[in-house]
Amino acid sequence: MMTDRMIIEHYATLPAKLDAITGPLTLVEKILYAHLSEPLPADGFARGVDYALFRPDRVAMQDATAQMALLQFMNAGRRTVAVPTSVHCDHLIRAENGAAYDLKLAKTTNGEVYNFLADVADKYGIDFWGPGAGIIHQVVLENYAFPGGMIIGTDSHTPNAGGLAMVAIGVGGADASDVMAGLDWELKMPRVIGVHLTGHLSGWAAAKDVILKLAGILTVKGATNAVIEYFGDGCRSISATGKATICNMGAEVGATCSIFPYDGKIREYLVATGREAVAEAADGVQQYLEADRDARYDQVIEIDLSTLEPYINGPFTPDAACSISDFAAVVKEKGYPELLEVGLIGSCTNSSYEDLSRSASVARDAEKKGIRSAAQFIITPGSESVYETAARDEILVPLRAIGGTVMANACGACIGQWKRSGDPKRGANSIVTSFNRNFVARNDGNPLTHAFVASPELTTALTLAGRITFNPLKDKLLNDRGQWVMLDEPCGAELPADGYASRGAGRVLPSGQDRPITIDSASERLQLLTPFGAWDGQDMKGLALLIKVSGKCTTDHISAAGSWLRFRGHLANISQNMLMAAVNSFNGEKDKVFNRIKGEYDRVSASAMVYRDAGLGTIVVAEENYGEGSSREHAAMEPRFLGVRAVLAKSFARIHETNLKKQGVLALTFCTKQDYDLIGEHDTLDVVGLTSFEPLVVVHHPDGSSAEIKVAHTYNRQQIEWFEAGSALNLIRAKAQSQMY
Ligand code: MIC
Ligand code: SF4
Repeated sequence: MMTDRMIIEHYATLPAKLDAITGPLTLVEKILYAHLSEPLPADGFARGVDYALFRPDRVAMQDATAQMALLQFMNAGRRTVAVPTSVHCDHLIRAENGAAYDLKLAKTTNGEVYNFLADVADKYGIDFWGPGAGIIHQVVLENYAFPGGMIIGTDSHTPNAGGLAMVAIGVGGADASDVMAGLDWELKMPRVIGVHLTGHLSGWAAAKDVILKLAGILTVKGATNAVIEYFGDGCRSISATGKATICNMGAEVGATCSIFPYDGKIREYLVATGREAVAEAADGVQQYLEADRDARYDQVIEIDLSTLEPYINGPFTPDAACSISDFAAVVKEKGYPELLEVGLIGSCTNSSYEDLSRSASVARDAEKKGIRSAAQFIITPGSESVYETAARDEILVPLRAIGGTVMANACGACIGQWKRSGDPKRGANSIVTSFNRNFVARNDGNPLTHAFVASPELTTALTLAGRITFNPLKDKLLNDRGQWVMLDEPCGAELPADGYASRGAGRVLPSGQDRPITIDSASERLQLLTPFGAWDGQDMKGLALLIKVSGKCTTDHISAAGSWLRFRGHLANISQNMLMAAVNSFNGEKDKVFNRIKGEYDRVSASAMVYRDAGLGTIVVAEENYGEGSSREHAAMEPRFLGVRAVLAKSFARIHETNLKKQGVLALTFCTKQDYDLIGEHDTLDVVGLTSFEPLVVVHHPDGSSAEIKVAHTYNRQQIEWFEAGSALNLIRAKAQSQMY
């Protein structure tokens, strides 16, 4: 498996791979070029246009996506994984009563899934991080990430590792399963957005505020098919974990990944996490771990850290950015609930030692001044290593003293595994989190909860105040002695002065021993996959319109998380949540679509099943950035399983578009976006031109008239083969059988 020695050997190959390339390069180009599976073509690659094949160094998977990825991998016919891989049990743990209780409960309720993952990991040579070991991205940062490396992960926040100068990309499970099977991995050469950082952070401003501000500038789809590359003196003032926070949330603007150049802060972090040899070797190849001086960016955004204000983004979308000085007025103007009910810090975005220590400084100051938290306060450390270190250094003491509850080192409330106390049917209310996403109903399942995203230190301050309009830069709080007091600016340690208290807690190394993997056929959590059928070689005629979605449709709308997470390894069961939260454009309602066979309205999944069982294909029509958010391929497998043949959208989010292609669902976009309006509730659609793969959509209206809709696609030759085979996996299996690894 990938050891320090292999990383050092990789560094030794960089001059030979990169010196011959003429012209200045960005950092991301250097890393991508060093991982090409074939030599760089003489005229290079056109950004945003050409596809290229890569050999990533690693694969990481979290439990909610690993189940489907591994079920697919088991069908690929390999004895062990071809590249170092890890599985992390983090998503299935509830945040309810505190770490000890929640962890115990998780082990009982998810025992079957954990055992399956552990057995598969052991057999195929995969590192296994059990429940409680930590959140995938924090654990990867502490243990596996290295400057100049390339990792893919079955989670959209995999780019977190960009904080250590690594190209780290979120993918669907089918991509992971390909790479584990030894296949090259394909990606469209990204555009490169340069973010020039000057000055340095101070006071209440935190690394998080860089990305919160940027999210406002770029919006949720502004960086689609682009990498965000940070450069400039300002980078050197941000800790490695702060850099990771910034890269993590690049997912919220659609970026393929985000990356910082290798510098002294990254070096310090590598040393602190026991990887001094890697740091020393990286020092020797510094010029390959940063951009060339005159590297060409497709767009440059300037951010002066010295004048950066804290930001609060939300509700309902992470790009609704607002500086703290404007926020109170916006809250009043828009009528957001001012009372803050719960503040939550943690998640893969903001759960480092530094985050906890800065929040603890705010809590300590408050405690000293006689202020207790006015709202409920929840803390989730990112990993067992961070937790044990924070416990040893008494960082958790002040957080608990102001009323905080420490939950397990897991995703918990961030992914809707939050058993929120009080009335589940509560009305409009506000919460503030240090997480990255705040889509509707994401945290507690309640669509009326207004979730705002901020830095952990600001979240702590707002929680103390119990009001989202509180501005700690200028407002005072009333203490238990009846005095009005200001909170001091946060201060904290980037790294533990006495080193991390532990490393690798919760990791199980694989034995690689061959063994049968059994799945109980009565299981409601796990189900072996039956391959999807191949394309019949015919145009798709007479497709029924399953749903025409109006407005935002994230993967949370297509395949909800929360309580549905328990079915992530069971395709038939999870498919019942399909498009449950998407809004039907004809009646403005959720999960209520017209079924023409039954002649009545029905749930989306139930309706799809009726069409499928009657042998009638269906189509989904949608608006912009369809499938934004998560990497969960269930959002593509469910439609495929329920007979959806094509999705026609105004635009797609990158990972989801690939997921659809991999699962054999045709992903098409409108050439003219207004044509969306041509499609009526009772229309039938044909997709023709498929034999030459030049699709055209014909809409037939109930009055007998019809209209042609020009559509575009981004399939390349290989992806067309996936479509023809019925799925990418079908193709891999055929290849594996012919080559017998
Ligand atoms: C998320 O933050 O939405 C998740 C849950 O981590 C997802 C993965 C999943 O759906 O399992 C992601 O971001 O990819
Ligand atoms: Fe887990 Fe939330 Fe991070 Fe997704 S965003 S990996 S759910 S902590």
